Amino acid sequence: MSSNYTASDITILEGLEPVRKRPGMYIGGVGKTGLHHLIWEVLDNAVDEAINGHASLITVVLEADGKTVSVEDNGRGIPVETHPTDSLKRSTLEVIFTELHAGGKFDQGAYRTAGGLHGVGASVVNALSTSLEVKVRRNGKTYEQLFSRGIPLGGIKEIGPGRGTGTHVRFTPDETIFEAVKFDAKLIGTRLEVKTYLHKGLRIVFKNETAGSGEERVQEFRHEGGIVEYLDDLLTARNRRKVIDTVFTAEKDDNDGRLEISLTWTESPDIVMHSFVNGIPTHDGGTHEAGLRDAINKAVRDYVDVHDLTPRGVSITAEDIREGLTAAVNLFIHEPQFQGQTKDKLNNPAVRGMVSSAVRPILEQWLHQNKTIAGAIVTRVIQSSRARMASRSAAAAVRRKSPVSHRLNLPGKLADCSSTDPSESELFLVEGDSAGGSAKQGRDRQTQAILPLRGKVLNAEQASDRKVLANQELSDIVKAIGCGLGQDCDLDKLRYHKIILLMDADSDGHHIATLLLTFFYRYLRPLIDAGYVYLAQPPLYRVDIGKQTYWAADDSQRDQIIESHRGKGKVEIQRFKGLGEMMPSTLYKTTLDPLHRRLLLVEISDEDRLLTETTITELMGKDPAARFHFVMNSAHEAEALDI
Ligand code: 28G
Repeated sequence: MSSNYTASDITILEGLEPVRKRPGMYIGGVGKTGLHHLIWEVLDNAVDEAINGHASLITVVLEADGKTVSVEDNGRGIPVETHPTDSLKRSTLEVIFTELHAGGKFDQGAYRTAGGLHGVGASVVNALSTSLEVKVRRNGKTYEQLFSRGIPLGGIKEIGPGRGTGTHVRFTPDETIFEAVKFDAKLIGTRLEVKTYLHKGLRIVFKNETAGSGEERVQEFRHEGGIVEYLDDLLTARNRRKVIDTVFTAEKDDNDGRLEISLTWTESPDIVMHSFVNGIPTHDGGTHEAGLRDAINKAVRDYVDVHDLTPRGVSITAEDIREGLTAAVNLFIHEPQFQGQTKDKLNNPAVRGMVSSAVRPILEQWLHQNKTIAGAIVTRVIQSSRARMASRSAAAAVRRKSPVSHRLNLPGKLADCSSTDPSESELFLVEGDSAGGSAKQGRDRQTQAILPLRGKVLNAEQASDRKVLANQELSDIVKAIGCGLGQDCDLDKLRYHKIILLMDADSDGHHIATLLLTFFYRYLRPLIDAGYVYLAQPPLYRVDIGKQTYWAADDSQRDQIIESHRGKGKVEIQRFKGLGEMMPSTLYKTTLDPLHRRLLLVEISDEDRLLTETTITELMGKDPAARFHFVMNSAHEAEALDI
């Protein structure tokens, strides 16, 4: 690899004020996601140094304060020499950390994680940190430079001898910029582990100094098996059984790029494809996924045709071939183009053909050489085809029963709102009949609909699709919402643009909310992605102080209220045992009234999308305590919309 890059190749230079003025433009927000982007930026630079062959070990430390992170690599070390074209004669390091660069020209053959929100660089992290220190080992020496909010606190200094080479960046994000500076060790750990699946041989050590007793303080990630191991671990985490006891894998590495794919079929009907471009997850797929689908479709069809395996009366569709498919795609290309609002869809048109023509011949050959495996796959495909034909009539019946805006077919328990405009209509899913009754009385009839849910909500994670659809509570929800479910989910037919889970503020309430969220996640995912699902926050306490009344959602809020009104009169506290015992007017004032309530938007952050497949399965499986945790997390990660 030639290292003919010079610092003069950095193309556009400007100061860091815009970053501090509009941080969201550079890191996608100032909430949890944006905060963690700071780590991903620094990490990606270290990973770039590794994937281009200069570093083999990355160490990430989350310090005990939960706010300070350091990343270290054993690469070449950022150049400390004077920047060749800088009129101020500063070091290349200082230019990299203080100038906003739109992009560099890179070594021939190098991959950059650029695209979307990524790769905007070290200077952005620096601008948004109250303190950032860089240490570089190079030329047998150790150098150091310190910054605060992007401004150098002196020049670069030689601080002693240095063994080997490498870069060390340590930073503390600015609390005046971010909503809360508290890093999430689990999120960081998962991200780091995924990186090591995608870059075979890369070793990442994670030291979590915030770990409590019983948690691991040091984790080392390394997955020599790459994407094949990723797929296997994904299947295990999702508790899926393969219909063939192997994973197909294909690799290619040439001037166009590097491609690794792995795939298999499971007994489960869902299709799972996880794809990555230059080490970055592409949640919305794109041309690389399309290319893989083409290859699989053509290869399997070719095998079926050549061996004349289609039974009489069966016609096989591309969907039948894909049912149960679980696949991972890991692609490195030089100029990835990303599309979509969150920039997680690959848009390079040439990639489709490139992936398809790389995978198809190898897959065909593999099928022809492994007759037993191929036979099992074909059996699986024919089974899907038959199931599809058999279920078409059943599915149509379900669809007829869950009509779209056909008021006559709405569930009997639904107290609908009078508005027919979805954008102003809200549906409250309320636990229990008595709470449902209070809500019906207290609501604004024009815009607020109430659907009381009785008894147990089925755990959608553990039940078969058929059972889920047969469940009374869940099917009532589908009917009320009106948009259909699964593949048929059509947001244009949605009857409410806010679907609000209203549960008691206790552990049972959390449990039910979790089960409902699981159902939404599995069957009505577009609603979550579009930001239509919310959690209401009913108060747990009424606190009367003198003549004033306050509401508290939890113990700490209660204590805060008492503390800040000390000496203002007699304090009386009432704890609500459940929503049902709240007066309808109180319920309206505190929880339903758009002017005073606080809603939590349920969202899956970019980082969490990666986790979610495994986490949901893990959390929803057996342990109720873990479920509780999930709800708290969701609520915590959501941004309050209506304040
Ligand atoms: C530890 C936390 C994050 C890095 C290097 C090494 C070089 C470098 C970094 O050069 C200009 C821009 C991108 C290549 C390159 C050293 C050539 C010769 C480097 C890091 C040229 C800056 N000697 N290691 N930057 N680059 N690690 N880790 O940031 O294309 S950044």
